[in-house]
Amino acid sequence: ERKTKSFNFAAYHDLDTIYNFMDTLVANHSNLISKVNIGSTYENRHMYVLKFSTGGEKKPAIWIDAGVHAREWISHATAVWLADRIATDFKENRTPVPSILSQMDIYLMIVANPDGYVFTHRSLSEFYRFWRKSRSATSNPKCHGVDLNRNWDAEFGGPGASDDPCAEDYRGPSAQSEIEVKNIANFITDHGNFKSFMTLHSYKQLLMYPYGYVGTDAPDRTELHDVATQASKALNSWHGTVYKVGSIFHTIEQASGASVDWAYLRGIKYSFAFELRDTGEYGFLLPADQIVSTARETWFALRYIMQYVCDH
Ligand code: ING
Ligand code: ZN
Repeated sequence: ERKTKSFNFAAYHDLDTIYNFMDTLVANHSNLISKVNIGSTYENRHMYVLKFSTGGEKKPAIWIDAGVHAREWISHATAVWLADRIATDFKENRTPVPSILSQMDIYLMIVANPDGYVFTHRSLSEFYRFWRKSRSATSNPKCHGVDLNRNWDAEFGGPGASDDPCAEDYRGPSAQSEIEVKNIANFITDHGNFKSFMTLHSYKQLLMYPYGYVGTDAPDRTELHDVATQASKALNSWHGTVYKVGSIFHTIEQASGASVDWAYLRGIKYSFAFELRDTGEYGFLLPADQIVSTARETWFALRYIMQYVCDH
């Protein structure tokens, strides 16, 4: 018998282990969770989204993804823990999960870039472990991969992304040229009723909102800033971890073709990007003994935002 109780949340796992975890979780919570195959990757791997729903057609919904960038392992590990937490809180009737799920569905994508993630597990050497992009062929036979957070149809090609296939922030030949981005964008567009879009990255401890492509304020900037501030306070209340809040442009740097800008420009108001732990001591090599505390504090912020979205 397969059990998630024996699953080690305080360890980083490879793609197969995460996919097996998802199957086990779905099997153990089949009244709540289903697995949606939204398409295949460049290297022909499945892309899965966990749908948490108490029923109803196309209810308003919340999107959460992780693992867009392959080397940001804390994002995948956090999403695994979150999936289990949402399932457990629903089963045990712990607030506010049942009330959130009575109003909205939650879609959670744990591994948004499966090809890249598999690549980071091939070797501990930096070239593999620190891979960021997808693994598609480019116009330069020596350089693979597109930055999946620069390939969206949101001021694609503007400043804040590279046209060099060898660059870490290579935007790709055209907007949504990458099958991984296309699959997610199509899924969200076809669904048509997402109220919130959240994406988990690492590292820097930031909670950001649009825009990334330009420095002018988003129309909802005041509200988004307030929600992000409250969410970061909720996060901080758990272990004292300090997050900075602001627009992507003013908090990190200008970035065009980013998913949160795409979501926001298409009317998904509550669009946020997280940069999880740490601030640089370990960076992408965050020790596994920080996974559970990182996930738990992140959950406090996500929970605040979900509740807020339900109430507005
Ligand atoms: N940082 C993000 C990146 O894609 C970001 C920052 C988030 C930019 C959201 C635009 C939108 O570069 C990391 N570490 O990936
Ligand atoms: Zn990232």
